[in-house]
Amino acid sequence: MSPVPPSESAYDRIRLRQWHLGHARSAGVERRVLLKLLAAASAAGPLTAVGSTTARAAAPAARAATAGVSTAGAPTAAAPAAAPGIVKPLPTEVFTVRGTNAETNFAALRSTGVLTPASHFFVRNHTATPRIAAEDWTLTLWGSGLRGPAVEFGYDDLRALPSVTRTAFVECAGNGRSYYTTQQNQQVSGTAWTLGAIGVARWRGVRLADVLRRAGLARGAVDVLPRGLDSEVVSEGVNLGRVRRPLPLAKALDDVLLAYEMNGEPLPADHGYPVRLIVPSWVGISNIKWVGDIEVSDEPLYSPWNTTLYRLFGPGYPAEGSAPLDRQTLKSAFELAPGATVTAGRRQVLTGRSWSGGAPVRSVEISTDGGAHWRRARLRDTPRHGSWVRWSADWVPRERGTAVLLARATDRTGRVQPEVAVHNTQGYLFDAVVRHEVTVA
Ligand SMILES: Nc1nc2c(c(=O)[nH]1)N[C@H]1C(S)=C(S)[C@@H](COP(=O)(O)O)O[C@H]1N2
Ligand SMILES: [Mo]
Repeated sequence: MSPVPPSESAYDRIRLRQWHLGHARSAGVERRVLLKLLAAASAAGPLTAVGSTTARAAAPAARAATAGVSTAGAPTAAAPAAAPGIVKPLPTEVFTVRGTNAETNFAALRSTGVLTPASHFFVRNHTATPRIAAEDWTLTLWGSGLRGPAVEFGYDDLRALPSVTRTAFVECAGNGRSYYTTQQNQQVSGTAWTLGAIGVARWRGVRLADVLRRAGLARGAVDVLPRGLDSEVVSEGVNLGRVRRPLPLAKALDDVLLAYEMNGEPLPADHGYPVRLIVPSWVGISNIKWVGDIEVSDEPLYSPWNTTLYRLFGPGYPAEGSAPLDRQTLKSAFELAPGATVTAGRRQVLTGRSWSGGAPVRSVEISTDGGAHWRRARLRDTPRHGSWVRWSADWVPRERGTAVLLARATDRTGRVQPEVAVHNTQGYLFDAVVRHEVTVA
């Protein structure tokens, strides 16, 4: 890894300036459309029925619509325990279906190790999982950032290159979004995740840097734009094209993988088979699934996913939004169902996990009385970059009634989860301590 980790904020100023000067291309979306989207995103509408477990089954289509994703094929009445377009089984103990997506129930992680089995790994699909055969698949690298013409790699070509294995989380930038509403009474748009839009896996694949160099990276290359083979995304009547998000070359050359294995098995269909990007510590959208081509450009690139989406908009931010999001933030979750019932006078072992894309977690404190008293949890893993630590703490609940559990992590830079997350209209990067209510009976 480079001594100074690559980030979007410094680079984005250059990218934007070049765009206004006409030196950057908007990668398939007209500038006029981007500007319109930009205006729309700044005024993003409210999200209805956020986070409520009872409302969850009633309004998936409405939520998908406000989430700005295509609702084609989404159920209009009560949702079955399946998401349209997800291939793997979604048992209700393990997943909560949200539109085209499936959130992992944190309680179901209690029986899993550091690595999240594919059977428990959340799915975030803008449209639907495409079925792609490895034999038919190719990856094309092309663009002004290559010295020569387009270069193609087949599945076997990639598998024949030197491989690396890396443990990394994939976490949606909107993970925890529903708490802006339920805890802070603020309106946000997007899928109403609680804290289960994250999983950690051991990914094996080829370094993107190796593939870029083999393809003939030019000196002037600045951005790479991986694009998925899933369907085009239609949002509020605008066709945004296929899912794609520019990645600064510095990150692409740093620690990014073109992954073909997850936890020692070929990638499951829902998680990007045959090949996906793994962009450690960065927002989930960076990890393009079912990647089919990568544009390599000597001028900065834009797509809806780094302009109107995945920037912070709101009173605290400039009109064009913050720099594109890069690292995920600090969070903690109990491996316990919301509203679970525990027995008074009996010892409980509370367990949970904390993680951050910024720096490894240093310590975790928990409170069982809504924040009046705090104590240290026992860390059960060595904290590492780009993964989570499991922790536990004993608790003997005494008083019957509602108890509010809190978990608060501190990372190695001294950053502590705040009481309140700074609002943004699309509800990204929620980092505040989450109130987890349980009933003591
Ligand atoms: N091609 C493609 N890649 C994609 C997406 C998608 O819809 N299509 N969703 C992105 C988002 S928003 C997230 S959070 C992660 C989710 O990865 P997972 O479904 O494997 O958990 O994939 C990203 N990559
Ligand atoms: Mo995401």
